Formats: sequence, C-alpha cells, structure tokens
Amino acid sequence: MRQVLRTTMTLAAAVLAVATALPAAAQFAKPEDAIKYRKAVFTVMGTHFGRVAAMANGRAPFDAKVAADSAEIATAMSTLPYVAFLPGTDKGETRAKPEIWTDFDKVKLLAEKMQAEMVKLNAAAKTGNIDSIKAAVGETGKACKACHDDYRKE
Ligand code: ASC
Repeated sequence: MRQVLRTTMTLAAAVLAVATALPAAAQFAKPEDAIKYRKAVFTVMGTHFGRVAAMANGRAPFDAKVAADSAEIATAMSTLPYVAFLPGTDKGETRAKPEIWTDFDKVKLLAEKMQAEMVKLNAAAKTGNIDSIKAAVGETGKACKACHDDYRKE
C-alpha cells in the first residue's frame, strides 16, 4: 500500500512538473481562446475593483465585507492576464494595441506596478479603513490607467 502511495505521489509530481513547464501557448487551444481568457480576467478584475472604487468615491454605500471580498478577487485576477498576450493574439476581437508585443518589457513593468498597488489595496480593504481604501484605490486606478493610456485602443 505504501509503495502504491509513493508511486502515485511520484506520478502526480511528474504530471504537475510537465503541466507547469508547458509553454504558455499550449495553455490555449486557439488564439481566440487566449483573447477571450484575458478579456474575461480583465472584466472580473474591473468589476470587483470597480465595486471597491465606487465605495471609495461615495457612489456606493461602504460595506467593509464587500470591499474586502472584492479587493481579494481583483488581486487574484491581477496576475493572470499576461500569459495570454501570446504572439498572434493581437488580431481579432481585442482592443490590445500592437505595441504591447513590441514593448512587452514596458508592459510587464506596468503590470507589476498594478499588481503591487492591488496587493496594497487588498491589505487596506482587509483593515476596513475607508481612508486607506480611498488612497489605495487612487493609486491602483492610476496604475490601471497607465497601461490603458498607451496600450489599449478606444
Ligand atoms: C476601473 C476599471 C478600470 C480602471 C481604470 C482606472 O474601475 O474598470 O479599468 O478603474 O478606469 O483609471
């Protein structure tokens, strides 16, 4: 029995190693799937960031639990889209500008800035302090906008 368990664990580790080593391209069957995926992630991120921002801006009543839950979801989304900016996914139903693929180092820096601000927003939301949330929403929104300004079509 112990041998079976050991074999199973070894197999599971091998499968995991292969799965995580797969090139990003292999994670999507078609270019459209990568486009759909990143748009879905941005939609969920924007929706949940937007809920926190609405509270910070007084457009929605402050609910600490909703803010904390939404910040957590937005933070989880923030790292996901970038593997989906694969070569060949600049055409189709996307507002991504072609410069993303020629400036990818800059895009990565903007992404990392946004992710860092999102982590701070998540921490602020967990404290439930509306003033900290307001400040963090401002910085996170600026980081979102920085990328949109240069790399998203109208
Ligand atoms: C949002 C949202 C964005 C950002 C951006 C901030 O709520 O969906 O993309 O804020 O507009 O400037």
